[in-house]
Amino acid sequence: MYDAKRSQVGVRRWSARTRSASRQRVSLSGDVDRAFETGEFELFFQPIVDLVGGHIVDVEGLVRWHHPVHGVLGPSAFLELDEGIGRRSSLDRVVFDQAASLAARVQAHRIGVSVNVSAGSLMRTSMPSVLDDALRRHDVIAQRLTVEVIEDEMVDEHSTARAVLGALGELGVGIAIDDFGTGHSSLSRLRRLPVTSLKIDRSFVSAMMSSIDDEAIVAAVSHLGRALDLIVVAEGVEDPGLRDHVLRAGLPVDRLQGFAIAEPMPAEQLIAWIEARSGSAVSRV
Ligand code: G
Ligand code: MN
Repeated sequence: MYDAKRSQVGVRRWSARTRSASRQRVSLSGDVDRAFETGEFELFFQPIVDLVGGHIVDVEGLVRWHHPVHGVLGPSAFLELDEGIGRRSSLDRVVFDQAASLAARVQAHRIGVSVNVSAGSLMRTSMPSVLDDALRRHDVIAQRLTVEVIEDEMVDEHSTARAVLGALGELGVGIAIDDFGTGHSSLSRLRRLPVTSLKIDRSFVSAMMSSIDDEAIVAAVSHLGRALDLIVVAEGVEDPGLRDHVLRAGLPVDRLQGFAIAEPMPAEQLIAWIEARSGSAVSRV
C-alpha cells in the first residue's frame, strides 16, 4: 500500500508534462545568450492613468521574450532561470535601455516610465549606475523613471539592498512598492526607505467591486499611502466601472492601471494609443 502510494507520487512527479517542462527549461537556458545577442527581449508598456482626469501619466514596462520556437514568453517563464545563471544584470541593462528610450520619446507629454527589478538586482551595487547610464544616454531626467520592487524583495534588513535603494533614491528615480498587501510588510519600512509610490496588489483591486472586505483593504491601504505622502496606484483594474466606484467612495487613489484601461503593448502601439487620445504627435526618434 505504502509502496503503491509512493510509486503514484513518483508517477505524478515524472509525468510527461513535467518532463517536457524541464526539457523546456534546459533548452530555454541554452537560448538566453543568443536571445541577448539577437535582441529577442522587448519591453511592452501598460498605461497608468490618473484617477480624476483619466490621462496617461506613466507606463509600466513589462518584459517579453520573442522566442523563435516557443513564441512570446512572459517573465515568469524565464526570470528565475536568468536569475539562476546570474544574467539578470544583462536583462536589467536591456530593460533600462528600452525604458529610457521610450521615456525620452514621451517626456514632452510628461509621461514617466516604470520598470520592475528583482531581489537579485537589489543585491548588485552596480545596478543604480547601469540605470543612470541609460538615463544619460537617452537624455532623460531621473524623475521620469520609477523602479518597482515587490514588497517581499525590499529587504531593508540587508545592507546591500538598502544601499542600492538609497543610491536609486539619490539619483532621483521614483521607487514603488509593487503588489503591496501580499507580502510580509513592515510599515516602518515605508518610512525608512526612499519609497515614492505604493501599488495596491491587483488581487484586492480586481475583487473590490464584489467584496466588501477587499474594498476595505483598498480603502485602508490607499489612506495609508496618502498619509505617508506616497503616490497610490491601484493595479488590476479589470472593471470599467471601477473608476467611478473609487471616485464615489472618495478613496485617496491617485492612479489606475489594468486591462480595463489598456493591456501591455509594444512601444509603437503605445505611441499610437497616446496620440489617439491626446490628439498630438509623439517624438518619432
Ligand atoms: O507584479 P506586477 O504588478 O509588476 O505584474 C504586472 C503583471 O500584471 C503583468 O504581467 C500584466 O500583464 C498583469 N496585469 C496588468 N493589468 C492587469 C489586470 O487588470 N488584471 C490582471 N489579472 N493582470 C494584469
Ligand atoms: Mn510591477
